[in-house]
Amino acid sequence: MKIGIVCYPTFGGSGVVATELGLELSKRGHDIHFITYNQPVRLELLSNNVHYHEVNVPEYPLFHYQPYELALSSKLVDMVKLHGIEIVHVHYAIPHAYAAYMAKKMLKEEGIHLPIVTTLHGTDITLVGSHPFYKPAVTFSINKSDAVTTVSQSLKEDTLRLFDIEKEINVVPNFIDLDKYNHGFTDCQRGIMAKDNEKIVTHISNLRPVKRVQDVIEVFYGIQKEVPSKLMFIGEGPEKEGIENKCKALGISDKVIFFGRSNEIDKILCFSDLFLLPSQTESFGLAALEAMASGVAVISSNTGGIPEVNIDGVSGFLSDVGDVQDMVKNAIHILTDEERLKTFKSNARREALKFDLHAIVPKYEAIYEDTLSKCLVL
Ligand code: GMT
Repeated sequence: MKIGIVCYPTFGGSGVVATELGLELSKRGHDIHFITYNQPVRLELLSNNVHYHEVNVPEYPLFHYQPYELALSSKLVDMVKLHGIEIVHVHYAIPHAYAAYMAKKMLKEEGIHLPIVTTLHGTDITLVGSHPFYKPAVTFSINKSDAVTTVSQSLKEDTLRLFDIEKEINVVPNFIDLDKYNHGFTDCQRGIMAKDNEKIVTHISNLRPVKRVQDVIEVFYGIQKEVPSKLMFIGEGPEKEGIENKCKALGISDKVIFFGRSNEIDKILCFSDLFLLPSQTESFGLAALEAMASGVAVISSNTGGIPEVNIDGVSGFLSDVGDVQDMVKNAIHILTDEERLKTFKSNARREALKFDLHAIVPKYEAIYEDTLSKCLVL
């Protein structure tokens, strides 16, 4: 199939999943066209069946807001015609599903039918999309998609609760390329980060308020009082300055290492013992899955889709959002017994196997085939 993929090209989970999906589909013989405003961060290699088409939005002083969705829908029309793209898969409803629908209508005028598959990732539904300013357009574009998927059962339920949805929603969980996490590194250099007697605790996110990074610091503060440890903090975002100040105020700056954005999180996860994800809301928690695939136990909140990934008492522990004391207690429980830690780590890896890309990507292929066959009947 010739498949167009529209996504945010950034470090966010939706862009990562869309990129990994495109790459795997290309390995399975499909012709993949990424259409977005920058080359996706995890798209390192282009090949004869992986293409990237940049959406340019010319700056024009009259416009207070540059019309990205207009440029995207025009680019989609051009690329579909030029490359014979048969189906478009948009990741994140805003504004991708909306722009794709406009492209579909324009192409219809020329006798070309373009089916659209929309994958909802979470914040497009739970945080942004349900705002009254966006809700009618988001509802419309979901209902006008030919197929709709969510990355967890929990997100499906949120979507049905928050929007008036007429379409069937398929749950296709996020996935992981486990081969990337079979650490063959010879440079998994734990020793440069922590002393032998110290445990390594890690957090990865875009440091937005929804991630509750203040809780990450408070949980680590509680852990390091009982267990010699270091905290690896990966990511950039609006909360960074606040947490740097908090570390200083708590006197733990020397125990917290800030990495900024990284494309090599697998190398950091390979020497981590525990991953913290105390988010306010999380449709799936791809970062927790990446940690688990590296054999890292997870201490998380029990919100949204996280319980579908991190299994309480097996791969880690779940606590109510904001219950820092419970998270500290659970973390200490895991870290203070070497055998127990080993069991949680291997359980985490085993649970991650359920999300192997070889099992999940065919589900998307089946959805494309089904959608295309329904369109032929029309
Ligand atoms: O969580 C973020 O800050 C980024 C956001 C995104 O749109 O990339 O992540 C969402 O999609 C990921 C991939 O499906 C999920 O793993 C995250 O749980 C979800 N984030 C939230 O629901 C807050």
